[in-house]
Amino acid sequence: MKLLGWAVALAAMGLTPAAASAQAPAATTSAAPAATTAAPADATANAVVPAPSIDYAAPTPDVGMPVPGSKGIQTQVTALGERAEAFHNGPLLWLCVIISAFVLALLLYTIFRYRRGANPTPSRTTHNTAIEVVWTLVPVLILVAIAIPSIRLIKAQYSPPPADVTIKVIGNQWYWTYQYPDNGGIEIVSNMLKEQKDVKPGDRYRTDADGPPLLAADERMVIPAGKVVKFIVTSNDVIHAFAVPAFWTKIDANPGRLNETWVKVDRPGVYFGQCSELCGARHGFMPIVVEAVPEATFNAWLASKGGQPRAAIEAKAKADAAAAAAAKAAAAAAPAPAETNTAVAATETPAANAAAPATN
Ligand SMILES: [Cu+2]
Repeated sequence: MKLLGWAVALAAMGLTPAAASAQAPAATTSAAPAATTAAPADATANAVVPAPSIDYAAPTPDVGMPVPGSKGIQTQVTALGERAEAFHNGPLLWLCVIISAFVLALLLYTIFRYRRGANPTPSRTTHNTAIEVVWTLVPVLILVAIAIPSIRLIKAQYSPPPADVTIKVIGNQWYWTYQYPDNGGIEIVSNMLKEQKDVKPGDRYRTDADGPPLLAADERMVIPAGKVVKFIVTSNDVIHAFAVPAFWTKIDANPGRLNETWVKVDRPGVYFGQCSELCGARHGFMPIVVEAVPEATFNAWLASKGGQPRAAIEAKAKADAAAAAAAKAAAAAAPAPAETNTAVAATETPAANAAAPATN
């Protein structure tokens, strides 16, 4: 059964890259108009001209998405996810197996040993202090043994280290928006890609380079690999949930509230998730697509969306502040130009007032 699964996965791996390379130009051309439409607004604001969009990667068939016929947890790509998976597949699963087997064995033994045929006069025992202490204490100890590593894991999941990138994730009925407040405030609107048969001729539809059916989106959230990415999660309307199984991430998106979680994805790739809170008619059609890329590619992607790396923005703000301080110091040293400015302003105002009745 497992061999068959591997065979299917290998076959899929062999097929998809070819399909992906065939589809790649379609993906880049469709992304390009978005970049050009963003240009005028930014060109006037801070003179950042968006660069051409990056080539989005094709997903790896067995990573970051559900695989038909597979069992268990998706391959984890964060250290925390690996830790949680190891905890689940190791101690927790074994404990379940051992407890279930023990209880079943006890039940079978009791049924056999104390059946009416072999035991015509039943015992009238009602209490046994030693056994009662044991069957209370042992489950308590087991629960404590589970609780300690569980709470440690939860603490690690919800106490983010200093973030390299912060992304505000907003759930909407029924799509996601991703804002990058520290990277020039750019916003990505991400909608599910429909199948070819469901769109008008000429409209963009899902290809294998975008991802599996119902999981592919027109715009991906792009994050730098190997960096701490903090998600601030909220909603515009009803409760949604931001969930990416390969990151071991699932957190509610509540209207009017901010939830926080974080990931550090070491392995570049494309990872798929879905809204995981029943949020209305199209709840099943608001997928999440996250692409982790090397930092240079991330910076190129930011530029293509009209954004900038945080370090560049901070450096520019510092330079602007220094220039402003220098200008202020220069103005303080020579007060004369300030007086002429106010004189010009005063002479201009009556002229403007005089012009107004003339047009009447
Ligand atoms: Cu939702």
